[in-house]
Amino acid sequence: MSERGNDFVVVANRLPVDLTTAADGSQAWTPSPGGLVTALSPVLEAHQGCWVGWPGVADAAPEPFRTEAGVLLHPVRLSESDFEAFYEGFSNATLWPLYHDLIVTPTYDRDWWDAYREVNLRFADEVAHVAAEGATVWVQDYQLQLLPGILRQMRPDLTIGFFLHIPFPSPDLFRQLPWREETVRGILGADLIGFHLEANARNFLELAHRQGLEVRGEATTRDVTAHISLPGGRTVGVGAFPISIAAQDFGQFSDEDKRRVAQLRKDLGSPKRIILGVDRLDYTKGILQRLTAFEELLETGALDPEEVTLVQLATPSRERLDHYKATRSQVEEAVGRINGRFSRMGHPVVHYQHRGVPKDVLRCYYRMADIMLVTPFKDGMNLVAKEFVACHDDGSGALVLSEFAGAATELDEAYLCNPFDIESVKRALLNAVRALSDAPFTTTQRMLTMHEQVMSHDVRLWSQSFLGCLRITRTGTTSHAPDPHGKDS
Ligand code: ADQ
Repeated sequence: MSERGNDFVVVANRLPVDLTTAADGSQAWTPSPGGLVTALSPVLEAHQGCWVGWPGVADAAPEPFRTEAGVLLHPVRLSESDFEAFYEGFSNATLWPLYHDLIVTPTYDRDWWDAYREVNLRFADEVAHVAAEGATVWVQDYQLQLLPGILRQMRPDLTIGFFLHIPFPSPDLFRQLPWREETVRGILGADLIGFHLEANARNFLELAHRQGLEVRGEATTRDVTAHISLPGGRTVGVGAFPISIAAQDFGQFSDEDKRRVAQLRKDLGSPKRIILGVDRLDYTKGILQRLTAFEELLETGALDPEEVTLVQLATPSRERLDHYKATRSQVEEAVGRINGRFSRMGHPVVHYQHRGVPKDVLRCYYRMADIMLVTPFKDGMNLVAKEFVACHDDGSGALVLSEFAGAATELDEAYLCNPFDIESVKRALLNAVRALSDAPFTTTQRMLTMHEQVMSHDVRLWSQSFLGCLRITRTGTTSHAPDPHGKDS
């Protein structure tokens, strides 16, 4: 089949591949499956699907190639200067802090904006090249907000969906953006715009209203009951589609897995309670705040260093940006200080690892942990919270969760806290520790309720509901939107 004939195209900043180096020094591109891949695979495979994205290495790109399942991976090449201005600059030092409610101050740089526009245009050219007549294109995330608008002009035959994986801020914050009109126009090129939460969708609808557009209906979840009418007669649907995880892949523990979990616990010195944090090392995730809360509880004697251990796994992220460098130094200084104050030789009270962990090992950490600490200042959803819950089908464990994580909307049986208030984090952590010993029936019920929620609302439901709504949004026009269950041919 030709490279042009793809009926369903996913576009994301990253292509799901990694450049791997073998022992003999030879390099190869290998597929790297993640949650999004799992969710979209059935649809991609059933529809001669294509994934367009940057392979993750500047100035390098493989030739387009098919995965074993027949999905075409189509790379977009980015130069080192594109990477700096489009990715590190506009995407991660302008949009990321602005959309996370200004936890740090965004930088507004005109050259970065030019690069953002130029790279979005390049992505659009590639999509226009691979998409069949009347194809469905699903654009992912904040790096590609101009893409729907550009694509609509190039290829009016396409059905276009857009999903934002991070929060959408209130109009009062968004209006700081010097290129706000162009950005909104870009997003409005889509037929359907999806957010994690109804609150995010409401922010966008309010913004459209303030820009003088006609807004009808209210945002709901997994449905399109809100619409924006554009001059010229086109209508855009807006809704909330809370993302989730491939829950089945996390929750199944073989005897071998259980032995691994027991060994991990032993390796940590078999403490009575293990507290776990798992994050990209990002200032939005509130890692320092949780360490501070833990330190203060040790200081006052509310927690006993002989009984509790905190494990913090932090994947390196955006390491060349100043705010990320500063966050890493602060976290590592706190780990050193806490261990210096409260550890015995050979028994650190905080175990810290600054690298990624393979998924099969990560599952064992989740299962081993008694308490999961998820304390972001702002998070679109937070998959870590759902992954932890998926690993506790036996009702064991407790989740401490920030009210500012999107996941708190669904996981309201967690011990909720306000990460801006250290006392609130301390209270939630202590309540969770005490409840595990004093009220095991209650903690089990709470975990089982959340487990049921995650298992019955997995990432397949997310993609199916979005694509189902996209299909409805364009029904009666030119839509060939694929069956969200991946069943039609
Ligand atoms: P992220 O900000 O990256 O995602 P999150 O949703 O928590 O945040 O996803 C992180 C992923 O990385 C998880 O699948 C987790 O398992 C993995 N991970 C983290 N640390 C790891 C480690 N040390 N080793 C191995 N794996 C690790 C963005 C938004 C979120 C939104 C997602 C999906 O910021 O709010 O939930 O996209 O839409």
